[in-house]
Amino acid sequence: MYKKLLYLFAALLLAATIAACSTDENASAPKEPDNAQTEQPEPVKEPEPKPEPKPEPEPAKEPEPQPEPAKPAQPEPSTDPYNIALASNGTTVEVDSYYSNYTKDPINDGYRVEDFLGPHDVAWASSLEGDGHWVEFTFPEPKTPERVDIYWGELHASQEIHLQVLQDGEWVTVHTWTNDEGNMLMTQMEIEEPVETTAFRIFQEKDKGPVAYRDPNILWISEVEIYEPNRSSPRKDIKNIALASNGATVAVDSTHSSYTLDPINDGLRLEEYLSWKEVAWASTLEGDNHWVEFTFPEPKTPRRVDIYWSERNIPSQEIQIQVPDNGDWKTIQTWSTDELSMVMVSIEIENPVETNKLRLFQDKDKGPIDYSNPNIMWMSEVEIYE
Ligand SMILES: [Ca+2]
Ligand SMILES: [Ca+2]
Repeated sequence: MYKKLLYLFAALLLAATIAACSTDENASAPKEPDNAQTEQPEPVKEPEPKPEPKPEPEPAKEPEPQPEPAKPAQPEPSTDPYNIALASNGTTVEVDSYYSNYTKDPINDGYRVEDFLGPHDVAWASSLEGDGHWVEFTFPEPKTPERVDIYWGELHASQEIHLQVLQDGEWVTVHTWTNDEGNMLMTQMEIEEPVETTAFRIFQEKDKGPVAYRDPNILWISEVEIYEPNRSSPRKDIKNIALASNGATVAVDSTHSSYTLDPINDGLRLEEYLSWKEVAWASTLEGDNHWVEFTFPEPKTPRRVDIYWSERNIPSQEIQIQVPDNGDWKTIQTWSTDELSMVMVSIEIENPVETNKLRLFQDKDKGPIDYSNPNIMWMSEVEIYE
C-alpha cells in the first residue's frame, strides 16, 4: 500500500518535473525569437536593388532577330514629347504655298526622310513663284524654341533661312542661318537668345532656296523639329561621326563605379537636367593610362575632335589622339593645357588620316589637375568631324 503510494508520489513528482522542464523550455523559448530578431536585421543588409541590372529587358529583343523584313512595313512616326513642332503634340502648321501635288502634312508628321515614303508623302515643297516662302508653326501654348532641326526635301538644303518668332503681332528674326555647303540631309540651328512665343516661322527670301535645284526659289522640307532649352533630345548632327546614332561604337579602358560609357557619344553635351551619372563617363583612378576608343561603321578622315569635359568643367592636362598602326596605336595629334577650368576643347588634327578607329589616350596622371586624383579621365561628350 505504502509502496503504491510511493510509486504514485514518484510518478507525480516525475510528471511535475517534466511539466516544470517543459515550462522552462517554454520560458526560454521566447528568448530564441528575441535572439533571432536581433540577428535578423543583418540579412536586411542585402540591398537588393543592385541585382536589378536593366540589361534584362534586352534579351527580350533577341527573339526578334528579323527586323530587316520590317522595312516594307511602315515604321512608327516619332512621338518625341520634347519636339514641340510635332502635330501629335498639338502644333499646327501653315505654309505660304504648295508645289503641284505636295501637302503640308509631312512637315511635322514625325517622319524625317523615310525610304518607304513617296515624294509627296516625304516632303512639302513651296511653289516656285513669290517673293518669299514660309512655314508657320502655332503651338498649343507659349513655347521657347531654342533648337530647330530641318530635314531637307531630297537633300535640297536652302542657301539661307531666317527663324522668326511672333512678338506683338510682328515677325521678329531670332536667328539667320546661311549655307555654303550645298546639299545636305539636315541642318541643326541654335537660337542663342530664345524668347517665348505662341508662333514660330521658318522664312526664306526670294531665290534663297537650294542653289543646286533648277529653280532656287523653292523651299523644300521633309521634317522640322523644334526643341526648348534643356528639353532637347540628343543632337543628331549627321556630320558628327562619333555619335552612337550615326553608327559609331565606343570602348573604354575602365569605368568608375556607377558611371557608364553611354554618355560619351549619346548626343547630349552638358545638359543641366541630367544627373551626374547620365551626363558623363569617368575612368577609374587606377591604371597606367586611360583611353576612349571609337569605331566607325566605315573609314573616316577625322579632322576635328571636340571634347566636352565633365559637368565640373575640369579639363585633362594632356590628350593624345591616336589611330591604329600595325597592331599598335600611333599618336597623330597631342593637345595639352595648363588651364584649370574649361567647358570644352576643339582639337584640330593637323595631318588627318583615313581610319576605322580613333582613340583618345591619356597618360598616367594627365587628367584634371584640379581634381583630387589627376589619374581620372572624365568627359561628358566627344564629337568628331571630318
Ligand atoms: Ca515628315
Ligand atoms: Ca553625352
